[in-house]
Amino acid sequence: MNAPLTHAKPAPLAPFVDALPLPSRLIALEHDGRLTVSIRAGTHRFHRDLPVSSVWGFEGMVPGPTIEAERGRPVTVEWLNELKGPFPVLDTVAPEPADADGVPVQCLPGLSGGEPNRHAAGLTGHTVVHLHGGLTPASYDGWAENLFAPGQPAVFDYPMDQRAALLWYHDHVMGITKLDVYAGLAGLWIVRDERERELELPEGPPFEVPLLIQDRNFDLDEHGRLTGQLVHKTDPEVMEAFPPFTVVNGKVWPVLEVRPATYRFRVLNGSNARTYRLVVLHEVAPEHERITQIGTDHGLLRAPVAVPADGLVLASAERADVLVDFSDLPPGSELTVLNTARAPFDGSPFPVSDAENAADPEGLLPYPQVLRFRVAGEPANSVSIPRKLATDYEAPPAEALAGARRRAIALVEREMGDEPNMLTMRELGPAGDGPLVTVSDGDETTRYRVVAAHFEDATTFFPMLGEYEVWQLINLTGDTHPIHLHLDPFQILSRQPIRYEIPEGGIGGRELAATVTLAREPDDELDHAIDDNERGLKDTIRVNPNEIVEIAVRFNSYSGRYMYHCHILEHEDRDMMRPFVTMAPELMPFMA
Ligand SMILES: [Cu+2]
Repeated sequence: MNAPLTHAKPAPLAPFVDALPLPSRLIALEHDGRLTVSIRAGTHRFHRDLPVSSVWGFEGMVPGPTIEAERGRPVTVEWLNELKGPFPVLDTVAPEPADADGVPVQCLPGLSGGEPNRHAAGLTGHTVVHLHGGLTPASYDGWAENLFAPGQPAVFDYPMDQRAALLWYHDHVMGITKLDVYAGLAGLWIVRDERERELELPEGPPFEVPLLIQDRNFDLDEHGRLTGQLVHKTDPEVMEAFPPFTVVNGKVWPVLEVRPATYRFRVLNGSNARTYRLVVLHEVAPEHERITQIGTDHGLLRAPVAVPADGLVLASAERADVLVDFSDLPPGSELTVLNTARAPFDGSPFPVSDAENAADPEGLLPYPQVLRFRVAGEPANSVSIPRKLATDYEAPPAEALAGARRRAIALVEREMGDEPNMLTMRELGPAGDGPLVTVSDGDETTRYRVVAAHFEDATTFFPMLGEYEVWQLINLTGDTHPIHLHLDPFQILSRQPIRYEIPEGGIGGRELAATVTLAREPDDELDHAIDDNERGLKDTIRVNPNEIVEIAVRFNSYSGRYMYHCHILEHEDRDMMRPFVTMAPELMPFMA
């Protein structure tokens, strides 16, 4: 049942009292492109009224410093692993999904009767850094199994031969990314280039502001008071953590004082699992006409777009570059950013007109607050929004796609009884003996069998550098999965409704039987549309339930072993991740 925001349980922390922190900037050019970043334990205050928290962070900070680089100017980072235990997060599975009053335990602070996971408590600080969105040679891409132990430095070269964009760097350790990132191991990385400067977009403070959005939970002491102790809590019915407190740049529900001017916000969803649908309210009325989106994951769109009518949807790891015009607002005006997306997210719409009533504990959204803007001070120059933005990419040409290698991947959730469910990416190959997956589009039926199901199964994807491929992502689960490819960006080609049947016992450890038809399920309420802001260069794409998404990807930059995975960290860790190897064409004749 929806509890209106005005009548929702009062939040245990006051919203909009802390100023939005701006992460410290580390400008690569000022250091001749050679940076040293220590990875270490630190302390951090997430809210005025919370005690300090122990964290693991880059430079001991949450978030880590924002690294700013120039296109074509390589950056070398010496990552110094100086982590030391104890691990700063209590990880637990609550024994029941709801408390005695029927409130989902994930909406509540504390352990809710869960035992702290002793294996998490025993973590000593292995890490590996991945630059998300970076066109990075494989040796420096942060392969999930190539760990840096405490005391072991790693020197990674980032060529920065890529267009301007908001990237982010974060831990990527096999099996525990969800814990290490939650502990604080994430920071932003901005690449800048001449095209953006030609357009005279705001660069740096005060008019360019990064917003790293995450959700966090904390423990309670014996008197029921919040401590700063970070808690990663799941429950027997929901294997992802959806903590109740939204944190922007490290503060719970902060407030940013803005001048009557146009601001550029570089927005990243850095949450483990939560998808946000962000709406901006002035009093109670949505004012989305103030917002213009100019960029996505890999930088500028070709032309500015309005945000979708119901709000800006960002799943884990998706980015948006938006201009917000406050210039006509008198001092004292307040605009509030709310989230209207239930969790786990399944693409279901929520009308923007009802955004003030978005609080929904059953949808694991007890507090929709994200951030507030308060207008103060003198007007500043307003920014004119160019009508033409990027000029360096086009939609993939039809001729290239006609002959393109096609790959199919089914997203599958396997019930595991007492254990949390397994999520896997079943790579599909030509049908042989055994269970079949059929995909029917009109009269045409393609027959497949599973050729790989788990991260450690043999590699089956060997894309050739320079050639377009079409990857078909087939969602056979009830949730939206943000699928991320390392290395080069891709473009979405289509998002189509499907219906499917999986026979009793059809999901095995490696096998899969399913009948998929490209047609809408009668009770399917999703529109399966491509948002305008998804028609750019993406590295993470949402695949909703009852949906096939096709993407066109062309790996151009480096040969080597990379990963693709769901960016819900609890899914990536269990086991929604697979390798691929990009190949130089001249080596192909020598491949067995
Ligand atoms: Cu997933």
